[in-house]
Amino acid sequence: MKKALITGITGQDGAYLAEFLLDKGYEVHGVKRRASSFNTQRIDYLFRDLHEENVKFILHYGDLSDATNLIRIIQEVQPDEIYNLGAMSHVKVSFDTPEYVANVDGLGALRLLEAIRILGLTHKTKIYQASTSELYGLAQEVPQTEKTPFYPRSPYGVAKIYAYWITVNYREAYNMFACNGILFNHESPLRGETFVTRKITMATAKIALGLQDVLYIGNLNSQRDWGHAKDYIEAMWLILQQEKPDDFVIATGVTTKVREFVRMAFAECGIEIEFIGENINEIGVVKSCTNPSYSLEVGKVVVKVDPNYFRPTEVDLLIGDATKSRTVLGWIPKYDLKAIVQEMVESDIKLFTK
Ligand code: NDP
Ligand code: GDR
Repeated sequence: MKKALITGITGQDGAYLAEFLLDKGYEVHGVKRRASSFNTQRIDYLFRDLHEENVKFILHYGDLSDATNLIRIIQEVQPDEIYNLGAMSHVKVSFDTPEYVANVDGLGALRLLEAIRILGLTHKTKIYQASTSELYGLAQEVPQTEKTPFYPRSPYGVAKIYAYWITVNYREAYNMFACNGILFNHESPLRGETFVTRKITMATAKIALGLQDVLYIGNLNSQRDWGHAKDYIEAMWLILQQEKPDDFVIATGVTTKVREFVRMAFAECGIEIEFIGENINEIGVVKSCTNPSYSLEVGKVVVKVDPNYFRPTEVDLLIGDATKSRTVLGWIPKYDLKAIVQEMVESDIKLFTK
């Protein structure tokens, strides 16, 4: 039986990946942080009492800023595969906590690579690094491929560029099976509540149900290549099943403006939105509401721009070219954006109807 160790197991991707690997027959170990309130909601359903027999899902307390702790966990688990998904992953917040992000998102990757080396596991343990389309930042080429030069635009992107290159360096220097997945934005009903898609689907559900008045939002013009987390975690696994370690772009190849995502989310509830005005004065008003379950007046303002959500430096346009993943990994995403929006809005309507 193969053993996997996942950092960031309590996050969106960690939760989906844990379930995916358990289904494949892996013993799954995860690193969770001690917190003053519960932070395991996304994975609680996978948990079984450790006193039962045949438990294949085991959590360890730990932190990517703590090298000795990581060495001990890896020594205990002796994993065949490590998925380094742990990170302070919010781009806007990284401007407020740049040093912390450099330590966890950047040096955290180094600590894992060094742990593998110190423990003499370089020939046994494969490692996946959660790299990101934020490396491209101010895009030097459209669409972006594995060969597009990087130009990060946030402390998050800069920390992740260190993690990217140290992974490549350990592969070349020590012949390790160390790989980067350069994943473009991926979403789901498990997406953190402060990322733009989930913020929009939650607000749409609450506004439709009469529980919220207005969605305050930042830059409506930025464009993202949005996929579904379930498709993307499968790519992570495929990357570690290849004969040779390598780096891969994972993306849908379709880009959409934030404004359009807002429109699509409200449309799922039968509410048509019209945008009026420009820049910080832009608003979204109800043009029609055909769903008899929701009583929204035509002309009601439901979206307002709030400059507090703007970033000091923005990434305007991301669109990935995943040709290499398609041809080498055989990876093809199953979800399109319409299906993602539909699933997220439905899930949030259910959540707030409760
Ligand atoms: P989430 O923010 O949902 O999850 C992040 C995880 O990292 C959580 O489990 C969090 O723990 C954990 N974590 C945070 N800080 C530390 C730390 N100091 N030590 C150990 N663990 C820590 O992110 P996603 O699941 O969306 O993303 C997974 C990874 O993929 C991240 O590295 C992200 O940067 C990267 N990525 C994500 C993309 C996306 O679109 N989702 C695209 C490209 C890359 P806790 O629950 O306690 O906060
Ligand atoms: P991103 O995702 O920065 O691409 O990073 P996010 O959803 O935070 O922002 C996407 C775009 O939407 C704009 N935006 C807003 N963003 C947020 N969070 N809140 C708002 O109110 C808002 N209004 C407009 C942003 O300016 C941006 O242009 C995500 C994370 O998962 C990273 O960890 C990951 O590496 C990248 O995706 C790929």
